[in-house]
Amino acid sequence: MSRKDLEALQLERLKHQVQYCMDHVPFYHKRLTDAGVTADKIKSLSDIQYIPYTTKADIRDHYPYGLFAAPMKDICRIHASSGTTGKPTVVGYTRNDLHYWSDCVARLCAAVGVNDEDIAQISFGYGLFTGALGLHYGLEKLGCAVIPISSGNTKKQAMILKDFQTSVLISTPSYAMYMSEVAHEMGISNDELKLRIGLFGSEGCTDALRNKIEKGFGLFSTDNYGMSELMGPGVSGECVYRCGLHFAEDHFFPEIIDSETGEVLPHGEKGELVITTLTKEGIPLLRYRTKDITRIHYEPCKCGRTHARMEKVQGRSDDMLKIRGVNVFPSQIESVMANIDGISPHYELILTRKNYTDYLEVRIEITDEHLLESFAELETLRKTASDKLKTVLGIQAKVTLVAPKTIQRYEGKARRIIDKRNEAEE
Ligand code: DLL
Repeated sequence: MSRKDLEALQLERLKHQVQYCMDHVPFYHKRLTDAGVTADKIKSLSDIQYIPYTTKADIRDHYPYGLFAAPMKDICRIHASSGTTGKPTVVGYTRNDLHYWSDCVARLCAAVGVNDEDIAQISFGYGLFTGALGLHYGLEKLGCAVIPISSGNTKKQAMILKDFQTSVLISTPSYAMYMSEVAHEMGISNDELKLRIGLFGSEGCTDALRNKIEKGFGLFSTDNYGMSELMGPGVSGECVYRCGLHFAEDHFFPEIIDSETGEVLPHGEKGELVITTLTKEGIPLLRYRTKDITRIHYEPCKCGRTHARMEKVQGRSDDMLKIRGVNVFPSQIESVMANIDGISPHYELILTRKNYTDYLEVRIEITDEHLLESFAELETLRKTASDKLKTVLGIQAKVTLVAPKTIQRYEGKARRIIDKRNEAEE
């Protein structure tokens, strides 16, 4: 589609989405009314600037279904991701949403040459996480044979890669790297594999890691981006030229803003990605602040696609961490610890990477020095903290209890996160 036609379509869909939000979501009715915005007043795409931003806190404040625009009888799928507190961010899909979702995913798979002859192994975790089911339906739509193996049990993954003659691997880049090492340790050589394409996403990937994975498995890979609030995977993905991730711009309208001031930045500048959904029915979002930092390019791509391209995500404007594909906020850890007697509010998070797998160690100060004399009591406290963290975060963290006043204090902003993952990777 030419940019002109695409923008005309976006404008028509934007107006419709604004009206739909106004009519079906009391939160948006108030927000838009307070801001003096109506669908009729939107005459051009730049009029989007009059719509207030939506944040993760808005979704959390309406937990679980308060921002849903469709009645529950029309919702046919629910997913969720971690919120900044213990409560997840919940999203719902209508049948049309699922249809468009699989379309967007099928698109990014087709952009790298996946077709109906392929056998696709989905090594994302199936469940509330959008990654596995999102890719699953997109790949099925293309006619691939899908292997829904889920994540974990890496030796079995390697065996299936070989025995089932998997040609497309879907996972986080770090898990793909680990899998290739395990496969080689098991004596599986690339000649015995039929792998040709890797579709990696859900976390960042340096060029160095990408090269290693491609060499390790002898495949060609692309990066794809998304987030559960917006749909899941399918928001953007690379084509074979790998010069940015093409947005599904007929479904998502992207903007880049200054994350401090909220000001919209001119094309090509780096800042926080803000997305407005254009066709969502379950939970439409107007100007959603993703917190992801990137830049958007609008020039035509060598592949011929007219859809704008975002650069690889260069970081986040908040402190969300992606650990083994799972979103973790330090505030979730704080809220767990605040409810355990004997533990002080001082902590440190140490992130390391071994065998391309992320590990989280939570170092926590105890409040009573005397506890150090009782191994049994200390162990009970450690186990309590560890179990509660597992429940809230959804991943296992190593808990280390340390003596009172041993964790560094800061006069300014505390630096509680020690991320050593990239040191190990290069
Ligand atoms: O990670 C959706 C997804 C699944 C995308 C599978 C691609 C493949 P969430 O769990 O809600 O959704 O996490 C969203 O993950 O705001 C980014 O910070 C980060 N992220 C996602 N994809 C990429 C990527 C899914 N390709 C958050 N590169 C986002 C870097 C990514 N970061």
